Amino acid sequence: MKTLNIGLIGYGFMGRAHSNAFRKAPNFFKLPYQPVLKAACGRDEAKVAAFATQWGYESFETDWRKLIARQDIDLVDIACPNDLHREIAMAAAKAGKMVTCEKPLSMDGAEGLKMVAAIEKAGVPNMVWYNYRRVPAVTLAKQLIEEGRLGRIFHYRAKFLQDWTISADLPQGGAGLWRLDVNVAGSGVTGDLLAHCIDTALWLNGPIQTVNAMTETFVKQRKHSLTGKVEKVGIDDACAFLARFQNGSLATFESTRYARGHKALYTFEINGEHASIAWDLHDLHRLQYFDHRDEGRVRGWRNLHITDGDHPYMDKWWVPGLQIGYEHSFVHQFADFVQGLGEGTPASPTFREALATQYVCDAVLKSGSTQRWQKVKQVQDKK
Ligand code: SOE
Repeated sequence: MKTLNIGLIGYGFMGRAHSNAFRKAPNFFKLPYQPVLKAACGRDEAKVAAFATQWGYESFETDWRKLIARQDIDLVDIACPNDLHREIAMAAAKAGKMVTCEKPLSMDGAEGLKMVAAIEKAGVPNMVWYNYRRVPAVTLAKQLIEEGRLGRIFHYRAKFLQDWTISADLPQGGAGLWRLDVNVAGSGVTGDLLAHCIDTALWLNGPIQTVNAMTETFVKQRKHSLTGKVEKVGIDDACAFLARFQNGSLATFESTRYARGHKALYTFEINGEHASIAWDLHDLHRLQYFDHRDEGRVRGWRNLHITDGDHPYMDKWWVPGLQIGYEHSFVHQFADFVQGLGEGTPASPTFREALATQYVCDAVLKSGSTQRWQKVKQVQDKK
């Protein structure tokens, strides 16, 4: 079997999630290529060496340019902070490597557009890790919508709530806390959390045309871990926005890192003419479904346990009734990518598809600062 030699850049939370996917996918899916964990790359030599050993990478590098220059790397996987995505992705594409990139694609839409141009000029396979699309319950929601079961869509409602930055003593910047540093993250909850909600929404419900947002930074100054100085906080701590979809439906989106008691509560609900669906990341193996066409006496919300062989991806795992979790969404996404290489079909979202999410984030942030409705720039189809 042909091999797919992977070079991973970044060994934090996402480096682990991706590595786990690279290792598990060939065990559970029949893939046309055998993934090989060739090299892990990170700036701290001791840490990247320990990571490479723990996860079974054959080697390590401390300079991403060296990793990209290596002849034995086919796929460059970007799992490092957002401010490095553009430079690495463009250099990797130029070197003819396939590129997979952790979300969000870029710091903003302008950067994302350059990345799309570079990747498409090089003609290399590419994908952005919006993993929640591959939670079987969410994929099933997509199938139900495509089958027309919901009918005309009226409402889309999404939230992503966390509570880990409430303490004003938490510094910004550096390992683990770069998400609080606007120069590294690009934005706060909009790019980090709402980007997930937006990606899922665009996939399930089509393009968003206009948005009206409010954003807030509750803690205005924080010590910076790298400079040691107290510095202005530039990220949005919370963001809520209204949106109008091209299909005529209305939406509300909300995200915060200040919802005490919520660790990663991503939920969405879609209300259609005939039926509604609802999903909750804390109960990710279930899909709530209400169908008005059911016989009245037994009509009600159905609590579907997504563990059966005819549910998306589930025939690859255990026996019916036994559920899977968060990590599997990454395994599925990687398996889809490798299957796509074999079939010559891109795995979604490609860089171009993920650019649409950046444009919505741009419009949301602009609306937050201008206090006005903003039109969302649309991504053109590939020529
Ligand atoms: C932030 O805490 C975070 O880790 C995001 O960066 C991830 O994308 C999200 O899936 C979980 O929360």
